[in-house]
Amino acid sequence: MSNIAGRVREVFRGDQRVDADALIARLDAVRRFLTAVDGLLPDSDLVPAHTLVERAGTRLALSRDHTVVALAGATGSGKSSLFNALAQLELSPVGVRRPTTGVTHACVWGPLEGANHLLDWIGVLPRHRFVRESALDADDETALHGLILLDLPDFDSVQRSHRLEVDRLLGLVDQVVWVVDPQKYADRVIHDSYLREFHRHREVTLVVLNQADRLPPAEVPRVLDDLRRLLDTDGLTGVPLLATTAIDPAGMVGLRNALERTVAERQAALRRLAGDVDTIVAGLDELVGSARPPGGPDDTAVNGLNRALAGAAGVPAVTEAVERAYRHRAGAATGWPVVRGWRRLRPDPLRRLHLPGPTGDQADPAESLVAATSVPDPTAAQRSALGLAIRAVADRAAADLPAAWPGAVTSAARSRLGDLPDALDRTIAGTDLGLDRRPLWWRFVGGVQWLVTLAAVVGLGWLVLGYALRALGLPALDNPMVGQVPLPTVLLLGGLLAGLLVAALTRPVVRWAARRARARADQRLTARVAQVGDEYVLTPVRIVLSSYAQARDALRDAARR
Ligand SMILES: Nc1nc2c(ncn2[C@@H]2O[C@H](COP(=O)(O)OP(=O)(O)O)[C@@H](O)[C@H]2O)c(=O)[nH]1
Ligand SMILES: [Mg+2]
Repeated sequence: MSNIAGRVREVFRGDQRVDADALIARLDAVRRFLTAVDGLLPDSDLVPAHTLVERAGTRLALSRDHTVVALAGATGSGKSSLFNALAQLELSPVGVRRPTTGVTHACVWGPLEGANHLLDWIGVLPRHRFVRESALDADDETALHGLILLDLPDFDSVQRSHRLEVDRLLGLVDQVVWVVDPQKYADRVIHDSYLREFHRHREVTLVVLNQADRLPPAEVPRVLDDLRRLLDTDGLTGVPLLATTAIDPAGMVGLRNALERTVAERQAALRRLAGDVDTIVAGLDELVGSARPPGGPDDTAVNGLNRALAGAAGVPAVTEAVERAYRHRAGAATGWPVVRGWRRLRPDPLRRLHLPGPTGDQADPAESLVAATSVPDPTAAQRSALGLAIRAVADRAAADLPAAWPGAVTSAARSRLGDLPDALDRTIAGTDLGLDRRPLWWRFVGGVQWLVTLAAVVGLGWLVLGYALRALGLPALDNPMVGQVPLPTVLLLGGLLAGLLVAALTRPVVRWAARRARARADQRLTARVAQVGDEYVLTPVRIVLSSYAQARDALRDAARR
């Protein structure tokens, strides 16, 4: 039911022409709206719009040359009498057969053919259809060619099926003539249940006060004024209001003229549907509100999401392993050759996580397909932090949206939650951690270490040979001297000392470089994890936001008359 303000805003547009193309464009806009919100908003809210789109499409496709006018009203108001008087045929059972008039009768002015499809769709049985086309009076009736007049069942019928039939038909016809009589024109039922509900269809509404002959002539204007006042309260300001007398041809002239104008304009069907679109748009308005479409997930929430994703993906564990792996590998490459072999026996920290090991050490391809790293599974705390971060992204993205939308945004944000662990794991497994190439300086230091070790070995060999010769009583080697110390001793001790010294000097450099490698890996992993978040959380959210924007634009187009 509309409010007063809403009613005041709507101006009566009784004479305004409805352009068929403009109407079709508005219906298309409603269709676009429905496509945009499909699956996002509750279907129950969209039923009337779906019904309208379907019904309007069919009505426009069937016949734009016919105008379907229904006589509606309470029992005994004189619908059937008016129907018969207009058709000038004894077609529809009058009064005496009440209350069996639960069937809709139709009278077609002009050839029946074009009208038949329309009547099939409206649901008037062929045996209740009549044609007002005879050789005798064809000329008199040409002004009504194209009219399909319906005599509806009484809307206050005690039979529920009759009332349902009336409601159904009122949804399909192009124009409604509400028939009231002097006794019951102020009945609450007709005003509360029907006329007020019809206020958006003022342009295709006509009210007749029938049985005017039963009133003293002087009383007629007073009753009409009273009825006009009631219609104003119903929101039907400005609708044509006539007095009729079904039993007197003179009392039918006004109504007949009004129907002739309606038929000549060929506008009723379009106006009716335009009124329907107005109703639908007004009903959908609160689903899209007037909020500006939000720009997208905001930075703070996205940063929070990325942190939570990194935590859940085990990035800290991996970066720590990177640092240790760097030290391990650097140690193996630059350490003192005497103990290097022993270092190599210890497992590489990254291999333990099933991440790429030292260079040349390919991960098993089958393994990488399943992409199972052995990065520890997220803890319960990390999981709930991720849940909260996703929720925060959705909440902030939907903050300005009308009440119907935040739910859809949250569902979208969580829609791929189940796929996240695998995606994160695959991403971690696929990220180049920056440890593939051995730095040049490792080789240099490694070379120096080999050199000094070689020197020590040569020195040792030399000394051993000297001792051996001496023990066998053979002539001793002539050891060159470096100062006071024989050269082999210098080579041995110098080599050993130099090796230890190089190792000691290298250690802080390795530590520093390992921290840098960790920072670099952290950067890369965080960026890749953020991509996963973008794909699995932010993109679905953006899709909903863009659907909202589309729905809002479409509804705005549909509202444009
Ligand atoms: N005096 C008078 N009686 C009417 C008029 N219209 C209908 N009636 C009578 O009112 C009764 C009910 O009419 P009917 O057409 O069956 O009403 P319906 O139930 O709305 O279809 C019948 O007895 C009609 O003869 C009218 O304009 N003037
Ligand atoms: Mg009747």
